[in-house]
Amino acid sequence: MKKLSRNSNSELVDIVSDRIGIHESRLTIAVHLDRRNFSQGYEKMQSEKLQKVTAEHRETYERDGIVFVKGAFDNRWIELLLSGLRRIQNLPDEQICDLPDSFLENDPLLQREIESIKSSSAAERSHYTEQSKGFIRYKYMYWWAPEFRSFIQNSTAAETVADVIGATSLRFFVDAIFLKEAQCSTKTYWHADEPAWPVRGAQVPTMWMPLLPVDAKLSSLEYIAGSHREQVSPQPWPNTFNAKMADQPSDRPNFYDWEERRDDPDVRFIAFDMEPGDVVILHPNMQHGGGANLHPTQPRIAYSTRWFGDDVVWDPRPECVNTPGMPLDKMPKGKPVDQDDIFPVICRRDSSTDQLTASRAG
Ligand SMILES: O=C(O)CCC(=O)C(=O)O
Repeated sequence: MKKLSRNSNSELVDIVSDRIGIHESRLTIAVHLDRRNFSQGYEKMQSEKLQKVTAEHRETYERDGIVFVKGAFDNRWIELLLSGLRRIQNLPDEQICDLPDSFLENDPLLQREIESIKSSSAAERSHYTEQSKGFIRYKYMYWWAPEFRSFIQNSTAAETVADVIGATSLRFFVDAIFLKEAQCSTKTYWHADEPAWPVRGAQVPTMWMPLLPVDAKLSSLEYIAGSHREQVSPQPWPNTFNAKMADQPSDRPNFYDWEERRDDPDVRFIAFDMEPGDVVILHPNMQHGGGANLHPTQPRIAYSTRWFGDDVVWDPRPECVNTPGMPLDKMPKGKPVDQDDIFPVICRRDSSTDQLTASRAG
C-alpha cells in the first residue's frame, strides 16, 4: 500500500481512492482533514477549560435533559481527534477495532461484534450498507486509538461533563465516532440511549462533539426538550449489535417516532449550529434522532463519549451494548461500577473545595 502523505491533497485523494474505491463525498473528508495541521506530542497535551460550566448550564440540563456548551475545547484537541480519525480510516481492516486479546478471549458476544466490524470491507466498515449509505461508525476507540484515549484522559471532557450533571466523580464508559458523508440521507432513528446501557442510573450522560461545523438545519441531530423525564415501560428495544442478533420480544416496543408530532406545539424540537470545540451533553433518557447530513460538500463527523457518574449500578441484559473488558455475563447486577482498570475515574470532586480535580492514569 502507498504511504499516506500530508502534503498534497491530490496525492491523498489518490491514496484514499486506491484504498477504498472512488467515492466522491468520502474523498471530501480526506481533503477536509488534510487541510488541517496535526498536533504532535499529544500524549502530554493538556488543555485549559475554555468555557466554564455555569449554573445556567446545569439548570438547562436538568430542565431539558440536554445542554449546549459553547467552546468547551480548543482547536488542538479537534486537530488531534481528526488526525486520529484520518489515521484509522487508512488502517488495514484487521487493525480496525483491534482490542486487547484478553478482552476478546473472555467475551464471546464482544468477539462476535468485533469479528463483524473487522470483516467488513474497507468501504463498508461497521454498518456501512446500502440502507445506511454514507453513515460510518467506529467504536471503542479509547482501547485501540491513542488519540482518542488521550482526549479522554487528558482533556477536560470529564470535568465539563461532571460539572454539568453534578457528579462527585466521573468514570469513562465507552466512545464512538458517527460520520455522515456529505449528502448522506440516513437519519439516526429516534431513540434514547438508556435501554442500550447495561446499567441503571441517571448519571450516564453522553457528550456529543462535532469535529467539523454542524448546521442546525442541514446536519444537526435533533432533541426533544424534557423527554428525559418520560419513562416508557417496558423499555423500547435498542438498536445495538446484540439486540439485532436477537429476536425482539413481543412485549418490547420500538422507540416512538417523534416525526409524528413535528407540528405539535407541545413538543419542543431542538437543534444547534455547532463549531468544532462546542459540545452538547445529553441525559441517557433524552430522545434524539434525525441528523441526516444534507450539506452539499461537508461531512458531519461527531465523537460521542459516554460516562458513568455517581448513581450507576450494573444491570446486564442480553440486548445491551458490549463493553470491552467487562462481559455482559460477568457484570454483577445491582453492584456499583468499581472496575478502575476498565472504567477509569478521570476526575473527582474534592469535598473540602468542591472543585473537580484530575485523577488520570497519565
Ligand atoms: O451522531 C449520530 O448520528 C448519532 C449519535 C447518537 O445517537 C449518540 O451519540 O447517542
